[in-house]
Amino acid sequence: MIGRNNYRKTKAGGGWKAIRYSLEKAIEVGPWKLWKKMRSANACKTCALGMGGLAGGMVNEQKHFPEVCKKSLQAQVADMKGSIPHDFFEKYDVETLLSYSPKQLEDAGRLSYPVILENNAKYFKPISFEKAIEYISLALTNTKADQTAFYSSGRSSNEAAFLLQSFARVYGTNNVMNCSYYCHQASSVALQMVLGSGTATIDINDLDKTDLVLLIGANPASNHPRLMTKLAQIRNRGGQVIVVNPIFEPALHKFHVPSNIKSLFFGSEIASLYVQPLAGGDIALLVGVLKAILELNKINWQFLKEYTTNWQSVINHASDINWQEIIDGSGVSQEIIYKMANMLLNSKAAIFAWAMGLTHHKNGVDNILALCNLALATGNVGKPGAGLLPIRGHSNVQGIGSVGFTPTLKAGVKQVLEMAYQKELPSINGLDTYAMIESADAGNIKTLIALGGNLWGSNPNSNWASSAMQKIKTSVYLSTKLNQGHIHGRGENTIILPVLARDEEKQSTTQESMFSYVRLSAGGDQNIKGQMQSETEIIAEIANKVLGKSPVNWLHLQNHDEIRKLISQSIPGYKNIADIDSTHQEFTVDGRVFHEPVFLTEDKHAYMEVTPLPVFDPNALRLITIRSEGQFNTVVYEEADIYRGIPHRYCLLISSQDANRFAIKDGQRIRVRGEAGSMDNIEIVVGSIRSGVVAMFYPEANILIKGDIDDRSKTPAFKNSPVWIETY
Ligand SMILES: Nc1nc2c(c(=O)[nH]1)N[C@H]1C(S)=C(S)[C@@H](COP(=O)(O)OP(=O)(O)OC[C@H]3O[C@@H](n4cnc5c(=O)[nH]c(N)nc54)[C@H](O)[C@@H]3O)O[C@H]1N2
Ligand SMILES: Nc1nc2c(c(=O)[nH]1)N[C@H]1C(S)=C(S)[C@@H](COP(=O)(O)OP(=O)(O)OC[C@H]3O[C@@H](n4cnc5c(=O)[nH]c(N)nc54)[C@H](O)[C@@H]3O)O[C@H]1N2
Ligand SMILES: [Mo]
Repeated sequence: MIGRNNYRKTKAGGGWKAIRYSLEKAIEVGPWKLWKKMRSANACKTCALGMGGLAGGMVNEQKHFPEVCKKSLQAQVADMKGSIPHDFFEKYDVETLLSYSPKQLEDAGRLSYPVILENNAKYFKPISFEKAIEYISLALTNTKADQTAFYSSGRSSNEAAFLLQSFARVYGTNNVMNCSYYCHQASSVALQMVLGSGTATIDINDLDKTDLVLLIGANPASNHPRLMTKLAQIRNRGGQVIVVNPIFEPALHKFHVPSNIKSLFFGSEIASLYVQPLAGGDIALLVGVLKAILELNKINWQFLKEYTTNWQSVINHASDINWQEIIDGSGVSQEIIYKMANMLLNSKAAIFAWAMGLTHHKNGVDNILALCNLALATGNVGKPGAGLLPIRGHSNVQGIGSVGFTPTLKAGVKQVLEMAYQKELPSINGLDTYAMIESADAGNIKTLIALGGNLWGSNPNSNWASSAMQKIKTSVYLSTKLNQGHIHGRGENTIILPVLARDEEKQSTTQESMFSYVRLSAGGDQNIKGQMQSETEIIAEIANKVLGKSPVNWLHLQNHDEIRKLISQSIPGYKNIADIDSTHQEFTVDGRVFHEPVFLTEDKHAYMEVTPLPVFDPNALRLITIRSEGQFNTVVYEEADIYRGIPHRYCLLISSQDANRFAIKDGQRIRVRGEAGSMDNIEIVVGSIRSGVVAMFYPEANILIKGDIDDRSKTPAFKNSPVWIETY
């Protein structure tokens, strides 16, 4: 056991620690076995930065080798360690499993046999696949289509997601939602408004051409570690990185890139300028930078006039607003704002990159619009080396959305699918993710089919999410590992079906990266023994049982080539997927990357919109819920966060100014009260976070948060939620 004091010092990221961790992991499952799997031709399972595929594992989109990070090893090893013991569910009843932590459930092993919990029984029991499919089909047959919901996380394949959304629609519902509503939906909505296209405007090569990255509301050191190599390279060639983050993330200051000897020993500088705004202060800050550029008379007027619309109102807003409002709203001084403006003006080609620090807000869409306004006013969209980069989460979250696992289908897709399936598809609006939980709470969802993920754990207001989800009559989870969602988010009847991970699939599958690059995963041998089935096999069997062979022959669609033909015909930009298994041509989705300032809006201009400054409760602390260095979303691998010096998951990171203000000390235990609930016995960690803002780990802190919903993206405010501290 490592003593608490060992964590008191925050660390630069990466380096020997990452290497040692990797070696330890290799020993857990056998180094050769792990190496073979890591090098197999499959897309990496972690973030959407994307690596692996046809060129083999540990290769990025530029065919560079070796590309590896601690996280990819973590995810791979987790899928290779043994299965859940055969008597696990006999030994532990639901009551006991409810008390298990995310890590305990993750460590229980791989799901390798189907289980069922019937009529709120005390125990899950094994069930055969055949019986389980029959049970699910019966539940679907007996449920009205609009009382059924289909959820997908971002780990599954394009093929599985396309097949499941197709089944849902032919069955009769648009209640098809994915984890992106809790993730980057604000980015997709804003980018769609601005550009007529909801994804990154750049490809990976642009990162080699840029001379400035504005990294705002993202912690790639832990969540997209291979982006750190790119950031270090930008600094090495004389470029700049501006970090905007209320937490001083030590690993964004200095990072030891493990694959570079010099960097490994001495570390690489990452941030040239580190700005710590208030949580939720980004709009004020970004409007402030625009105002400074206006005052410096350096707006790129020619770009605005030629390539954008509504720029005048955005400029007027920046011009009219007074500096005090900007300084108070952002918590950043005018001097620093001017510094940011000058750095941006000195750059020839800048990239604006962001993640959950901007999207997880009541005004998430406005956050992104404000960033887009700044990028456009400096002429940094639509040219090589410059543009907008939402740093996406799951390895295939972008693909899941592209292939239509969304409540609304893109223009034209519905018509093509209606032709292909010879069936009129539903036209009433489907539910988004949060609306679906609300609907479950109102007793209106009878059957839920979840393709991976942890829907319960990803929700704000955990106690409410439990009671809402427990009102569902039949919940079905297709999963690789056990998680709290299976237990707390159980229905009256719950079935958990074990599935193959992508490196174990019997047929090839495809995934899309955050640069819109579609790669082919070859599949491979099972990592562990067990009854796991392919996701598409299960979906097709359920569809066949519920809807029969006509008008759609679902069993025929178990063949991934057949699914890919349909994707190719119906999904914009995906034409090349049809023969990918034989052509071996991975590709970038057409129409996504903008190297010219000609956009996909009706008038081909980028649209700009005024972003009002939000107002917050001045008396509350602003809680941001974040990921630690040792977790992947609701999956916890390590209890401590070594980069931030946080010893375990039940801590509150607070600034020394606020600790003094509340007369609390490092190590003291307190109660944290939020709008939805409170947590006792939380340990204070005094650290480098700006005053007024506190941080805790997700998913545990979801108990506290009500999660106000952004009107446009339907995303809950997981960051900047009001909390109060109570001492005992
Ligand atoms: N290892 C690992 N990798 C992952 C994941 C994981 O859990 N583990 N999750 C994947 C997924 S699904 C996603 S979406 C991404 C998430 O990747 P990130 O978005 O990087 O993750 P978070 O920890 O949610 O928060 C990001 C950062 O935003 C900052 N922040 C919080 N509030 C604000 C604010 O108001 N303004 C600004 N400017 N900054 C703010 C936080 O201090 C934190 O550093 O990572 C993906 N990759
Ligand atoms: N408070 C707070 N809440 C948040 C966030 C936050 O920052 N703060 N972040 C939000 C974000 S960005 C996201 S993306 C969501 C995450 O929401 P989800 O994507 O729903 O959750 P995960 O924790 O990634 O899901 C993990 C589970 O996926 C399953 N799984 C893994 N691989 C596979 C596979 O190949 N196939 C199948 N079928 N199953 C698989 C395993 O059972 C594993 O336990 O949470 C959101 N919730
Ligand atoms: Mo995410």
